Amino acid sequence: MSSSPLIERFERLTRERAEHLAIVDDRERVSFRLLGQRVGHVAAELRARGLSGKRVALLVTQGSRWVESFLGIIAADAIAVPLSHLHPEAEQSWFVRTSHASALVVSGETRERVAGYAGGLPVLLVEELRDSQLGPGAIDTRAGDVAVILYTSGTTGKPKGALISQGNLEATARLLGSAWKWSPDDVLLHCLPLHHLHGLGIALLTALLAGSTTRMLEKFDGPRLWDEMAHATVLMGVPTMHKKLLDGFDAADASTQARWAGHAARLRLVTSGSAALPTTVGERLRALTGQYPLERFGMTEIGVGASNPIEGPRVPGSCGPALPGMQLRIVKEDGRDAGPTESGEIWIRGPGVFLGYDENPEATREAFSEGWFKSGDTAMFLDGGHVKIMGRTSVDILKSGGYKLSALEIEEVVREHDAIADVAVVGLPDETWGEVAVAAVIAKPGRRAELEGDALREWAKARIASYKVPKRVVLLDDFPRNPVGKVVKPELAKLLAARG
Ligand code: MCA
Ligand code: AMP
Repeated sequence: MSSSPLIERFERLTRERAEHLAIVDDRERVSFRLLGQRVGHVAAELRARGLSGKRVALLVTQGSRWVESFLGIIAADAIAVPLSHLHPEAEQSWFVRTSHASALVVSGETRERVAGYAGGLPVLLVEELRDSQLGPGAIDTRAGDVAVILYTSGTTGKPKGALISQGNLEATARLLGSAWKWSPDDVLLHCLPLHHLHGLGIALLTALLAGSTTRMLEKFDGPRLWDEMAHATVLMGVPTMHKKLLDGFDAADASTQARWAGHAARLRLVTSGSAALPTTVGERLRALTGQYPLERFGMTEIGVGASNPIEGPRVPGSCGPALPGMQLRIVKEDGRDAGPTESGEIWIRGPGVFLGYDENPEATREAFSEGWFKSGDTAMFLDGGHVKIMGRTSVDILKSGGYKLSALEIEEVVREHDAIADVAVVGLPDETWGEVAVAAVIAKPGRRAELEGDALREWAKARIASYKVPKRVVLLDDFPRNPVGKVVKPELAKLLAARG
């Protein structure tokens, strides 16, 4: 019997820091000891049901029960498939079927939501699993075992399942723990969605495995975050969260602003990632917190590849040099490394890099070159080796509020609408979201009215997460096309931007 480094570190904390708070949510305060006991019970119940090595989907409200479910699944050496309440039933069902999940773990409030698609799968209530009478039993996990499948949108119609190992998760947490000087005295203020690596790996697991406390909110809530900052040392967010926090600050009265500014000034560390941080937002945060936010570059498939330093200069508009422990190259189209001032694609190697895409050897093969993961991001090195990201190489990948959106995935869904003859989705710059998806639509003859107003958006929300639904739908008679009839998306984007 052996334990992966992730489980080993966690178990050690449950002994050595037993009474220290691990997770605080709106319902309870859970010490490392209690968390360890509950995780042991969840794992024992899953093992007793023969779920080791199987995929287990989880739809649980964010908080201690989510953490217990997740760690219980991986301590049972099963594979977690995190679902999100932000996805409509049709999409959740797709994730469950595509991942070949053998069971679902739910919480009291989410049980009803899976009833429509669970079929014959066992639906297990975390509140019952964690109170089990079964002893924890022996743990048998290895670093190379798949811990979690995270679905990520790409340049194909449907999202791909990234296979992330126990070792990948532990490595990202360990490298960040050391680079960002995490200590058990830290309190992470957490409000990021847990079906993505930012919230799960970069935030939650880094704090947890450093023996720190995580104050977890169920979702982003600006005023609550400002209030809770009084008790936190670290805040992690995507640029849109920071922007929304600042907008909330500006809208508050003077005494509230003075209180919130006091909270912000206490923070040891504010990080930003998942999308480019506008320097205007960064500078405003500097004025409030006394430090420019630490911007870093990450990806579902790699963890974190580059990071500004905790001490030393943070370069606004850059993601810093390679994270110690990870290797990063910028490679030109001809395969040579880019020189100073030259741009190319970011390639990454290191212990955070995932195992491959689930049931998709071709996509996995294409994603790597001689052991390097090819990110699809265009970047250049600034003086001092800091990485400046210039955008995605594919016009069909958008970043909206930190979520990666695939124009092709959205088009595929929207095209199913019976009144639509053709659709093209592009990203347009937006102050709050960074980028927003806009759909240009050609209606079938006589069917325009069915697509006007919010009709198409509402229709789409039953099929894909509302954060993927285009913020704007523009009806056109045709799209700009090249001589062979292919839509020229940069031209289309210009045309849509000009229409306002
Ligand atoms: C919500 N909406 C969005 C988004 N979020 N639309 C576009 N893009 C979004 N990101 C829509 C809702 O569906 C709703 O639509 C309307 O906007 C208002 O929603 P609301 O609930 O008020 O929004 P919010 O709660 O303020 O959410 C904003 C948010 C959220 C907190 C910034 O988007 C978020 O949690 N983003 C984080 C994403 C993330 O963690 N990415 C990490 C990927 P309607 O009104 O039509 O219903 S991992 C990664 O990138 C790597 C590893 C890395 O480097 O970190
Ligand atoms: P995801 O696939 O959701 O994990 O998103 C990963 C992508 O987010 C990367 O490939 C980048 O395009 C983008 N990204 C992450 N961090 C940053 C950053 N600091 N600046 C710009 N883009 C970023």
